[in-house]
Amino acid sequence: MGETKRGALIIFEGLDRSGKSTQYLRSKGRTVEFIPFPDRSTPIGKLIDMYLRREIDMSEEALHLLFCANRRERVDFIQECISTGIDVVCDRYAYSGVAYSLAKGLPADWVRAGDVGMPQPDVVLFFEVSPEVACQRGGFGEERLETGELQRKVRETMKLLRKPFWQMVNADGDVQTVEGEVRAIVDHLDLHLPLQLLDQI
Ligand code: NYM
Ligand code: MG
Repeated sequence: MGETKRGALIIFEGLDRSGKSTQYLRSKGRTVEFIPFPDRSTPIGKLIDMYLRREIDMSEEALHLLFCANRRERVDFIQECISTGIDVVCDRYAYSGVAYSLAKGLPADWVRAGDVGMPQPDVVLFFEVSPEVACQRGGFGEERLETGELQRKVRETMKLLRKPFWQMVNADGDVQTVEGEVRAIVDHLDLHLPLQLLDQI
């Protein structure tokens, strides 16, 4: 009784978002922290950023580990937020990490082990959009990994990772429809159980 409810860990996967859902949570009086992954502001994130902008090279394995390490850099912050009643919204998470590396052909067990023990999301909102539409978005193709072929593979691989706490959001609809779907989902999250840790991806 009278306890502060913990914050929610909400993940967006699947395509670039405008941050409207963060605005929505704030409008309900909740405090929200938004973390994009890769988080290019951290020491490891800076290396990832240099790789994506073609300034440095590295092996696919090294890159995979850096993406994992980049998420680990933010775990203390995520846990602190959640335990003090602050919601955390992440743009991409372990599922992007696994899907991209599997799509490149890295060994499945090795790839999936990298994020074991990370905080388990309360919900993953998977925004479904066709690769054709994604390719037409502004800026697409400027960075590494942004080829239509890899996108198609990632999309297929991502579907195999689906868990009970995933919710599909049809992102082909107009902005209001998509926003409505997101609201309905985040309004019904059950935050009574403590935050769990991922035992598999
Ligand atoms: N990406 C992102 C990965 O390959 N593995 C990961 O773990 C994460 C989090 O980085 N093409 C890829 C997906 C994108 C690229 O992400 C940069 P963004 O959201 O465009 O900054
Ligand atoms: Mg991008």
